[in-house]
Amino acid sequence: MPPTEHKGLLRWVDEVAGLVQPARAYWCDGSATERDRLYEELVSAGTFIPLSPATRPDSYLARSDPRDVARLEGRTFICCQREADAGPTNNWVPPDQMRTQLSALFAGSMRGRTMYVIPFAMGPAGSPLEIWGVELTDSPYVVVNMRIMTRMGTAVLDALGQEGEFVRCLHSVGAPLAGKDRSVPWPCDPGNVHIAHFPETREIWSYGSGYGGNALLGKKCLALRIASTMARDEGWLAEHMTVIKVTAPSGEVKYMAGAFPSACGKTNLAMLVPTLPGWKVETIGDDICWMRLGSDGRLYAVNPETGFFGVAPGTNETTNPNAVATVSHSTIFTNTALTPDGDVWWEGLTPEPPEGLIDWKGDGWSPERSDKAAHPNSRFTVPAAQCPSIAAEWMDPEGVPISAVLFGGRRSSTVPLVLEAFSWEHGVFLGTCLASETTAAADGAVGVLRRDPFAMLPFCGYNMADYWAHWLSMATTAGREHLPKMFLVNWFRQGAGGGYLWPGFGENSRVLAWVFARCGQAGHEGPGGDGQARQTPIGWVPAPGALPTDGLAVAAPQLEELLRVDLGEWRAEAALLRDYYNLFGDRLPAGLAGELAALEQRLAEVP
Ligand code: GTP
Ligand code: SPV
Ligand code: MN
Repeated sequence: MPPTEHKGLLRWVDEVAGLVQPARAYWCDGSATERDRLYEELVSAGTFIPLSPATRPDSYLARSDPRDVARLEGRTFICCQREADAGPTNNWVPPDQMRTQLSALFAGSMRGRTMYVIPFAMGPAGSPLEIWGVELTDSPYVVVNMRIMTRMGTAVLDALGQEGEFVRCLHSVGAPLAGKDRSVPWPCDPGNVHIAHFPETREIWSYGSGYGGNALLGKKCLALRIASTMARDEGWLAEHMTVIKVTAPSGEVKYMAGAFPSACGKTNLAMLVPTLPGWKVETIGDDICWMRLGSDGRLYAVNPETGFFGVAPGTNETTNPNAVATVSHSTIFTNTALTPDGDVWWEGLTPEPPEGLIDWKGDGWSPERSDKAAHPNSRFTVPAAQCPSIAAEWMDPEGVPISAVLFGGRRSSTVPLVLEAFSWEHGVFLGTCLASETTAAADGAVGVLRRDPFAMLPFCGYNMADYWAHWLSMATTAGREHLPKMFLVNWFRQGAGGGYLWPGFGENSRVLAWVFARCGQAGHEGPGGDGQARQTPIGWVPAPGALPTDGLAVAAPQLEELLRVDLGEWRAEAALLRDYYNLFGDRLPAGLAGELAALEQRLAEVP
């Protein structure tokens, strides 16, 4: 007997079963017993390799099919009725056409497999922003990851009752067992991947991939693409942002949100250990942030997730000790390398790779090989509660009031270490300017500069220009007095010889301290207070000496270079931006056209 009397849910589960033809349906209760049983099954299916209980208790390594290793942006679709509502930055297919296409792929796609029914909730229980979903999947790997990343199980069915609204999330790896009695360890159908979103009916259909955001549908699909359309309709914000709690030596607390494109530093910022004495950073969330206006006119943020799906490479005791501690037990690793004594390894974990490594594909590896032992997009899935820096209020249903929003990409040039916007509108403009060199988090070339406004390029479920208008509208709704200040940051500026000018990681606390001080100012205009600033055509940058540099191993000329605003580079940037804005035609908000014109004017006025 299904453990619910929700007729709409029961009907949908029946309908899907009729289409995908699973051997059986199983309703997940979210219990520890269920988890243990699924882990055993994953081990016997060869999907999970148990790690050594001595060094990595209760932890497992999964190796994906080498053709299924990252999000597939080219196979991600927004299927709303009108193409213009998806906008020029999304792949659009009319909903009926996509349904027909997908129905053919899903027909019989779960034959011989179990269809798991996963009731889950995104957002703290009882939060005004809580959203329920149900994912139907034939992947037990997805089930156990969803159990970490969301609040999953019977309590959600109880909360749904008989009529509660939920987002329908359908997922199949697209590898029916027909005839075979044993699955391969990582089934998928890489030639036919579709990740389709139907914002008007709040549905997600994902076919062919078992990896990350393609398959854990609560994450980017629901909490960003679908949620962004709900946020537009309901007056809140669904963002690709990390959320941190910053405590100054005085004990004063401010919360900050940071939008950085995939693999550009959100998880690291979330877990930052300040090098500045007396400062403390704690974690609210590391990837997604939902914000609503409080009655006091401030933006309140919640983290809709309960776990981290973080990038492994580059994580070590020095760069991110909190992440290292978080994954010391009860963690699922995907596509890392394996050591001979049953532990995981990735590039950057230790300066030298251990002897006798097995690479992410399961083959012997040695340092002479030119390829990496761990896949560059290898990841850990781990409960947020295990993180030593998790803040006490991380699950507060009301959320935390945000004082600053940071936008940061990977820019080898042009963008200084930090700059502050002149106003809310100018801050939104800076958000639209965000651009970043691409990473391994998505398929395609790495290191190519592309516009990634608000770090939402792959995650905005509607017309990007309408999304910008939605951001602008916050100031009209709430008044700007209590809205967060906005900043552009860049940890990745390079010097003439290549190589990063800024040490990053814990040293980023120096930038946070300046931001903190800037948020203490009453208005947006003018230098003053402890965070002294210098006005430039692109925004406020730290005045000479205003960044706390005690104990910082960065020479003065290098610091000057980091903060330098190169007018030539910015004139080129403004021209690129004008081309980019042209993509959006008359959907471009007038306020942003005005900001761009004002920037061009300011750049023209300086000799
Ligand atoms: P997603 O989970 O894909 O959204 O990525 P993310 O934004 O959480 O990025 P993450 O913090 O995992 O960092 C990605 C990569 O950038 C890792 O290899 C980090 O070591 C590296 N990184 C993060 N912060 C810094 C920094 O301040 N400086 C430098 N040089 N590298 C950094
Ligand atoms: C990202 O690519 O931004 C991720 C990984 O956080 S995934 O969940 O696969 O989208
Ligand atoms: Mn991350």
